[in-house]
Amino acid sequence: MNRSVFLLIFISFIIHNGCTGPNSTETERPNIIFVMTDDHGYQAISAYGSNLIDTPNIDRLANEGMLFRRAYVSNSICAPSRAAILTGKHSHINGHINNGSVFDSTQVTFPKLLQEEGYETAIVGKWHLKSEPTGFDFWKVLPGQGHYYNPDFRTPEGMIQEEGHSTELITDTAIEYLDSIRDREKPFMLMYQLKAPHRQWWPSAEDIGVYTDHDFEEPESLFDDYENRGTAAKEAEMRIADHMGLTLDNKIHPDSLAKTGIEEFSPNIYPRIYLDVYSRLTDEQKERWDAYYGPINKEFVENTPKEDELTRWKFRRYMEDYLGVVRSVDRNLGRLLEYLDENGLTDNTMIVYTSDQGFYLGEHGWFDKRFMYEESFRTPLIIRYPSVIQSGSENSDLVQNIDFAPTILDVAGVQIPGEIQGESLTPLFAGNNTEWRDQLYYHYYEYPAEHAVKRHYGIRTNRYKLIHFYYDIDEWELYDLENDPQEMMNLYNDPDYAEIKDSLHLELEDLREHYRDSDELTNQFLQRDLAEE
Ligand code: SGN
Ligand code: CA
Repeated sequence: MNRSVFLLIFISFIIHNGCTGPNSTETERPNIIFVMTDDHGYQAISAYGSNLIDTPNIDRLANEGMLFRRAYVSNSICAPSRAAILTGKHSHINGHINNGSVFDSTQVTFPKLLQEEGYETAIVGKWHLKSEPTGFDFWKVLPGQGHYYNPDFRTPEGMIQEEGHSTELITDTAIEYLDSIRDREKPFMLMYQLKAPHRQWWPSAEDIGVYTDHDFEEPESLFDDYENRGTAAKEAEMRIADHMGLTLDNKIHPDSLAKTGIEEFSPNIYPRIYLDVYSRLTDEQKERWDAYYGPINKEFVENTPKEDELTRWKFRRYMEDYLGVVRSVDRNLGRLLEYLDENGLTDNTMIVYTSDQGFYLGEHGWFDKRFMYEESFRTPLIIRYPSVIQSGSENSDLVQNIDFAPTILDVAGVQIPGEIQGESLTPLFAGNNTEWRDQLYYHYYEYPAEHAVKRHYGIRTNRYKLIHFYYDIDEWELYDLENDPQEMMNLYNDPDYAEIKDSLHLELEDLREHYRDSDELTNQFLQRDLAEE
């Protein structure tokens, strides 16, 4: 909604209700709940047609709101995505280019602007930006990545530890905040940000084993050999077959693994992290864990799968745990939605459901994210806003996480600063054909680093994608998403695509200029990273 539409609704409300006191008008400014999970691929949401899992509560948001089919991030990794969301700016402008960066909290962010305009603001759950949260009246966040079981929380009063599963605990805090902590005289903006379903996928007691023996459909490219692609895909260390940890990720005890003679991808790190995480569990939690994973270990030692069968086994184990963790995300979102229903908050609250990026669930043989290829570049996005968005609507425009800040400000009737690079999505809420961007810009920087995904930037148009991998290589890739939605064939050197390639190069240059990215800036970030090493 643009400001004038907002004002019209606002004025008509006052006329119809005959009330002009500051409190009665204040309470009618919409509340906002920004729900963000971590690494939740759209492939694991039934509203997006998942054949892996049912997510009735996320689907409820889609049934009562708008599902965005082409929502993307600007840099597919956690902290940079969070910084882009808070500032409405690409990484090269907000300076938060990789997970190693510390967020410059003196920057203008949408929670700060809302707070200045009389909103009550809060954040619970994953933060991951290192510096202390600013612009929030209430905050209780996980330090760093945080833990699934019995996590610590950073608060203004210091660190506290709580017993239980992080998804349940963060939801408890969100509900407690809504129920008894917030200032009820003001509209609120709550960022409810779960750790789940981030690696290493530790399901809660209630969700352990729920997906055992499910017949998971394998992605067609589970055994991708990266033929017809460049060096980056071949060299990335995120293959289920080779880089997923049998201990760390698949929950095989290091002693069990030793009996099989199989070498762990990272023998000095993975078993140790697995045992460290396990040691956080209470005796009761360990008992539940062992009751399920013990027999899996036994079977693995007795009938150790080999080669492709081992990859299939790892994929199934991965899905069982990942989906178990998603299940509790959905259940806990349901608790929050129920709280809103029971407390008359549903109608006047806009809810955004998204993830900090997408994730590979076996496509190209991978887990993790980072690449500008669709599964990790795309992210789920569902917005429910009952008074404005028609139930069950859908949108297929190219939207991006830098659009969230201006959208939220717009809905709250707060002026959007000119320096914000994203666009308010409110014109799309009406469902008409609106003039909208037809290109997206992307830039990923975290290399050399875990998973070895090379630095790259690129453009995505409605049909094509052009990517430049740089740093220790200089390679271009071009995909025709209409003919090759799975991005299996790099057409960069295909003569039939020469014209398209040339025009994409020009479009990319314009886009970089538009968003003010440049080789100089890239070099500055490279120098900065080298200096920090
Ligand atoms: C951890 C994970 C990685 C993951 C990064 C970043 N390793 O380092 O697999 O890519 O987080 O994730 S683990 O051994 O600790 O599980 S992000 O979502 O926070 O960017
Ligand atoms: Ca993430």
